[in-house]
Amino acid sequence: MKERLQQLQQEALEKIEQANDLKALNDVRVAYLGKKGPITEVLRGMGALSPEERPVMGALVNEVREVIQTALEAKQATLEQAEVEKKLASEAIDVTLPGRPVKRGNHHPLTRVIEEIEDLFIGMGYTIAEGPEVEKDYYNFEALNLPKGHPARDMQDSFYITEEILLRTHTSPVQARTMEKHQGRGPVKIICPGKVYRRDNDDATHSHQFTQIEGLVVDENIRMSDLKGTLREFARKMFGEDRDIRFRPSFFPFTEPSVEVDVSCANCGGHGCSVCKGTGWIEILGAGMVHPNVLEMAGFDSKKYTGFAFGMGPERIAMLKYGIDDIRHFYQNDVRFLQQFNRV
Ligand code: 2NL
Repeated sequence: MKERLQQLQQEALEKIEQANDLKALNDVRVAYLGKKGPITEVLRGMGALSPEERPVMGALVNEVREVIQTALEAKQATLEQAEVEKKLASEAIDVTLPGRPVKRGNHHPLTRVIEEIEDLFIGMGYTIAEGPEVEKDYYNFEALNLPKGHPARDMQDSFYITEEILLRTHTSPVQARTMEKHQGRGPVKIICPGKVYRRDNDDATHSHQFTQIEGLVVDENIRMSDLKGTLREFARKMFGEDRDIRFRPSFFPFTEPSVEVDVSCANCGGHGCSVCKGTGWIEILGAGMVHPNVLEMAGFDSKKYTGFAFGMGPERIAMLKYGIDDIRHFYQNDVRFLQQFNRV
C-alpha cells in the first residue's frame, strides 16, 4: 500500500508537471484528489488494516495528498501568470503606429466675418447687444418711426406670427430696446449682430433668412463726422488700409439725414473695373443720424442727445471680401465651399 501511494504521488507530480493549461491541471486534480480518485480509494481500503497500521497509513495518505496539493497550487500560479502574460502580449498596442487623422471642423465663413466685425468695433469701445428674433411689431417698426400704414413697411415684407408679433426684419429692435433701458441717459454705444427674416424668394443675392450687424451711438454732440470717421476706420480694417469711403444721400425712416456708404474698390483701387462695374466704388452699408422721433420714443431728449446708426449685411461684406458670387452658398453647408475658408 505504501508503494502504491508513492507510485501515485510520482505519477501525479509528473502529470502536474506536464499540464500546460489550467484546464489540463484541473483534470489532474480531479483524477488524483477527486472523490473517485485513487487516493480516496486507498482511504476506503484502510478499513482492512490493523489498528496499529491505520494511523501510520493515515499520516502517509495525508502527506501524499499534501504534496500533490502543493504541487497543484504552485503549477496553477505558474499557469495563471503565463496566461496573463499571453493576454498582455496579444493585446499590446503598437504606440509607434501613426494615428488616424481627426477631421477638424472650422468656424463658418459668415461666423468668422461677424466675429471679425464685432472685434473691430469692440476695439473702438462698443459692446455687443442681442435680443429676440421673434419680436413685437412695436420694437420692429413702431419704435423705429414706421407707424402702421407707413409705406416703408412694405419694403420689408415680413413673417407675421400674430397681428402684433413677427420675425424681426432687421436687428434695429435690439437697439430700440437697449435705448429704452438707458432711460434717457447716454452714452449708448452698441453693435447688434444677429439673424433677421424677410419674405423673399431666394436667389443669388436674396435670402428669406440672413444676418445683419447694426451699430448705434447716442450721446451729446454726436455728429455726422463721427459717423464718417467710424465707418472709414471700419472700411480700412475690413478691406485694406488704402480704402476710402464716400456718402451718397439716401432714405431710411429711422435716420435723418440718411446715407448709402460706398468703399473704394479693392480690386482696382478706385479706377474702375468689372468688380465695381466701372465706378471705382462698391456699396457696403446704409447709415444716418438717428431720427429725433426714434430718440424721443426711446426716452431720449432729442434736443440734448444726437446719435448715428448704421446697418450692414455680413453676407454682402463676406461676398465682397472673398469674391463669393451667390448668397445661398452660406446656407447650403457644402463642405467644398466651407473648406475653402479653413484656417491653415
Ligand atoms: C442697411 C441700412 C440701417 C439703421 C440701419 C438704425 C437703428 C436705430 C435707429 C436708427 Cl435703433 N437707425 N439702424 C440706420 C441706418 C441704416 O441699415 O442697408 N442695412 C443692411
